[in-house]
Amino acid sequence: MFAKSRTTRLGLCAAAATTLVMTLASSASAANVFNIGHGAGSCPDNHVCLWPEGNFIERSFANDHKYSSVASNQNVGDMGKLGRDSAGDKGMQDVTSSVLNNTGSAVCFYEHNNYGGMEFRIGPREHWPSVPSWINDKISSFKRC
Ligand SMILES: [Ca+2]
Repeated sequence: MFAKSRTTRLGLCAAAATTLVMTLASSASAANVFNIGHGAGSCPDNHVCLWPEGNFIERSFANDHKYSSVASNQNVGDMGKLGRDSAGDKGMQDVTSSVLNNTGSAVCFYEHNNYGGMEFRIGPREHWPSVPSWINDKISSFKRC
């Protein structure tokens, strides 16, 4: 009797753990999208998108240490470490020139990692084909604010 009830409880625990792992995996895979393409229309819904050139244009970096564009549906505290490849950390630090907020929240962009330094705030659904010159090529982190 005791053994049977214990097995049932373990089975329920395993099922709950499987559900949790699947939930985490699907939210993680949707969090960041890289090299989304040119143009405002390439920004997925509910994401914040950043491009290294004005007018929502991608750029290919010669050393391939940076992404050509980035879309994210989460806060990003260090744009220099969005991913890794064989060459090391890969991100899109200090190059952003155009941004698009495809979310219903305001978004703040920052000069430094972890939301420090100068702050540039844009409203829900705003498109900025060129960010102000004082933050151009300086964005290192961003969050909903
Ligand atoms: Ca730039």
